[in-house]
Amino acid sequence: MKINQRKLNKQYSEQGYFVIRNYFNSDEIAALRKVVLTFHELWKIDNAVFYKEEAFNSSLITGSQYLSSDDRIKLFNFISSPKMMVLIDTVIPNKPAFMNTQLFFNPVNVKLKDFWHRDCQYDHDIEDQKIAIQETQVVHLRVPLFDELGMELVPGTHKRWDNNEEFTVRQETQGKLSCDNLSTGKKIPLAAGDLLVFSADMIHRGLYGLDRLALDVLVFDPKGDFVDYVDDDCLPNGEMLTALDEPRLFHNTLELKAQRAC
Ligand SMILES: O=C(O)CCC(=O)C(=O)O
Repeated sequence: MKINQRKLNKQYSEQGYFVIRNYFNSDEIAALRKVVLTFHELWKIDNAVFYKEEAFNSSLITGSQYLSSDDRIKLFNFISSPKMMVLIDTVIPNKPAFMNTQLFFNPVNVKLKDFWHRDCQYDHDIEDQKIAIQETQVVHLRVPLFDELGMELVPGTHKRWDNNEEFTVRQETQGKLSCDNLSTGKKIPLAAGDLLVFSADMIHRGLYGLDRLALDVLVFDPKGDFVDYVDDDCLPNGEMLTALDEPRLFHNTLELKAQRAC
């Protein structure tokens, strides 16, 4: 598939997201699903109470706790494959760095509702959120492993602050709930094989339903100070780095970590 980087970069820059349909073939998705399901089944056993009561995602999928070295190498090779790198380079042209992975599923607890947020709201107060959306860049690449209802996004909010409706819902003020509908929301249904790239700091929510199991790869622009968010155990070790087809994304993170240590 021919990727028009200029067009996608423009779309990302204006809207905060783009989606590519049928980007991965069924063999690629089947191979990824196998590794991710190995993680997920073991994670669920280890986190049984959390899973039953409040979870809607897990993280650190590339870590050593649940996956063998072989499976981790498969996952690292997927994350840094030419198909992923061409899109990562499209949105972060200068030394993009790997941050983490997350796995999104349907909560077992039916009381949990899909909720609007910006990722930066969990680290910053309101004034700093306004700065974060102007200055930093964390990007999610969502790879659905099964057909799902997808994501609902508010286009353009990666660069602009909330309007009154968005703010009261996201912050749950004036009697609003973060699961209320937003008139500015745009639903993006996703099928296995599609890829959605979106800004972590735009207003968004995952839509619960169907058999959703989506792998999100998080990458960041090294201009932002995010290296402390990276768990060492989720990076390939020296031996794995030499076994990877294209380790540039991980080398960039390791370089930032080395600079931080100086
Ligand atoms: O899919 C979800 O439940 C939420 C997704 C999300 O918030 C994210 O990817 O940052």
